[in-house]
Amino acid sequence: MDIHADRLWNRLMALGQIGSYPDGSITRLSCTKEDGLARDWLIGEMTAAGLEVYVDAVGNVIGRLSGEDANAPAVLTGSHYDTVRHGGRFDGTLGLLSSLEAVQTIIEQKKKVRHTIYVIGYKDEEGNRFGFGMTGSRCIAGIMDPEGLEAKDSDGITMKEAMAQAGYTPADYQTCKISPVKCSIELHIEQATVLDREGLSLGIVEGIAHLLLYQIKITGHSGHAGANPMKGRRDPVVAMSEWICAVTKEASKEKYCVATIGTIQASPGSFNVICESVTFSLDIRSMSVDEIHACLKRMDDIQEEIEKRHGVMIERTLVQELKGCPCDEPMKNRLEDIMARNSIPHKRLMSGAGHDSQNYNGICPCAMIFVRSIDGYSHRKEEYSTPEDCANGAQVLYEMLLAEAGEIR
Ligand code: HGY
Ligand code: MN
Ligand code: MN
Repeated sequence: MDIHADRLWNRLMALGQIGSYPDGSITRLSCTKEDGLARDWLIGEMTAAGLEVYVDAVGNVIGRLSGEDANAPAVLTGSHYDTVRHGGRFDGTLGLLSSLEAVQTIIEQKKKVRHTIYVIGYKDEEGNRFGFGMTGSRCIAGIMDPEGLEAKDSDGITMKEAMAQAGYTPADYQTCKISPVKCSIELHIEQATVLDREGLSLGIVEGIAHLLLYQIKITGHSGHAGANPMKGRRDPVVAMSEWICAVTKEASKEKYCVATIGTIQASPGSFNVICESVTFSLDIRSMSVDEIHACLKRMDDIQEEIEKRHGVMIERTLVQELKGCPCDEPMKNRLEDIMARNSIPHKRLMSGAGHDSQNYNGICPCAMIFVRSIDGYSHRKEEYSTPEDCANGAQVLYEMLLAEAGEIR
């Protein structure tokens, strides 16, 4: 192997300490103290590796290896450095640190490439603090939605206020765009069980699913929990339960569609008060956007019926749409060749999870390498990939970067 498996693993464990809890879970939300510590640690590692480092206007941490041809379009590689609440050590960070390892190896081997390579630690992919994700990659791709900067956390602080407090200049978000770009290559853990079940070390992503994120608010009529008989109540919690069961059933009718309610807030939220309103999230995804729309269309009718029967009002607001992304066929073929050459067991598979790469859809060709997740655990502390699989992934990424960036022999 060319890459240094131990160095990659040691960095993973070191970054996994920042924001960690005694139970082994990690929380690094955007523009928090832990996020700043991770940024500073990354700057140190990238600088020591020999990259030219800068932090852009929204907090992407970027290390550049200049290519020999200053006019050649850039090759982007990396992944995110934030986590979900109580997440694991591998989601995002394995891809970012594998990119760093691959490019450090290129530097140490004194290899020259034609295209400049950008190793990117993307800002706030998970969107767990502001309910709005992919901020860093959308800014670099030049497709940031300015309303995302106005999204608020649970304390009412907007993303742009938090960024300014952390020392960034969100008003300049358009300066983050990197252009022209030749391609993007991201390594990530699989976050599901396909590779593990089949005994395969790596995967080649066929494409990334489409995602719609909604906020649903149901307003009913509050009152005393003991004094009001069951008949005639307008309880939004009961309406919500039916709505959630219905969306789950409707999503199951489609081939790829998955629907998840991940947050619920009841108001006023006391045990002895019928709620006035409930607000919850709907994360609905599929490989086919038509499936999502078909499911939501059926929900329109079901929703109307629930409104009438319970005397409640149901409002559905779109928070974010993340388009799916097919990966580039020639790049998939090149990855396949590299994996075969290294005798690494692999297969092609779809990504149901979202990734920074999908924001380059229509901008440049994209490819993704998946590393086996043991038992498929992800977005939880048990997330794990073996050092051997991580090293395989980083080695393939190294060879792929040399190919895409045009090694000069
Ligand atoms: O939600 C996702 O798919 C990703 O982990 N951000
Ligand atoms: Mn994630
Ligand atoms: Mn991720």
